[in-house]
Amino acid sequence: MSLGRQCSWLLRWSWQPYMSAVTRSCVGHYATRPQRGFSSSEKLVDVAVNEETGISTVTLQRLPVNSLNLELLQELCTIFDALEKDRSRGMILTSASSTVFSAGLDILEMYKPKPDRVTAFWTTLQDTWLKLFGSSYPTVAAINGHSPAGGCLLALSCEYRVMVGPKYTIGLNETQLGIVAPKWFQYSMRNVISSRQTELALSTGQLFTTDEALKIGLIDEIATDKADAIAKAEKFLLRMSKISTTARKLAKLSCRQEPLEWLVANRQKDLQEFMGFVTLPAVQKGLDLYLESLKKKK
Ligand code: CO8
Repeated sequence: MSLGRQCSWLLRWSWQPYMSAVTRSCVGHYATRPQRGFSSSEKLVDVAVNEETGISTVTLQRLPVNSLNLELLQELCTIFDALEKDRSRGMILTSASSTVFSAGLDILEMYKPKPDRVTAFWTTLQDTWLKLFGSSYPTVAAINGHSPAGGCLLALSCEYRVMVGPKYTIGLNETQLGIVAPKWFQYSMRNVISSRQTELALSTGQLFTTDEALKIGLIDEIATDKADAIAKAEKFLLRMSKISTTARKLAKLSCRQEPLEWLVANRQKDLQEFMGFVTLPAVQKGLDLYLESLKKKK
């Protein structure tokens, strides 16, 4: 089926700060309330629900690279809450960019940080991960571009990953920036690939090509383009829909219980460690150089 035809089946809504905007009708389809006072230029995330399957496609659209700043993370949290509340049949996370899924955390949030803002930023990132990694509904990342660091974290938090090949890369590359991926980033990777591969990947900060990522199980399938990635993601979710919802949900959450409980119990400690680390002069210098190197590419 062409993407154009599929789009006509989609009931689109743009996130707005009212969770009640998403309501489920008696036949199990989503409906929206009219949106008021929300200009399209402000949207960082788009949500579209396929009326027939109940699958939601959540599209990051903070272009050019979907770097995760406070506002984008806040939108994601609200959307994940709404999907949870509405007992979503499944979510596909993807990007509006044709080359980047997400460039990871917005480095500008960590560079010369203001205490209040950077505290809100990190706690919202923790919330985003807890909601996505711990979602009751099934999730797939349709990775249609580069996915370093925090972009990889989002993809790893989903249950299934389909990535467009062959020219993009994915991985937790923090050590290449002189940063250590926090424990829950590590847990997310270890939940997907072996402990041995996780240690190697994290200590070198390797970014994997799609072929390499498939070989070690970091992604589950390769797609030829975004439409193919979405089609494969839908196929996975339709397979999931045939399994008892309660059994599927309990199995998933039971497998993920330890990392989830770890972060809930250690949120404050994790925040303090991040704040201590990010304010170190050596780390600030490293971020400065990294931002410069990104600009010099041009
Ligand atoms: N944050 C902020 N700005 C960014 C980021 C980012 N992560 N990535 C790119 N940008 C900016 C660039 O500086 C550039 O800005 P400008 O137009 O003003 O010059 C613009 O976005 C476009 O970037 P590119 O020209 O590089 O775009 P390309 O399409 O050529 O490349 C890439 C896209 C491959 C994604 C490339 O931009 C890239 O490699 N980005 C950096 C990715 C990265 O290393 N991210 C790591 C972020 S840190 C993180 O997620 C986890 C941190 C955990 C902290 C733990 C502390 C304890």
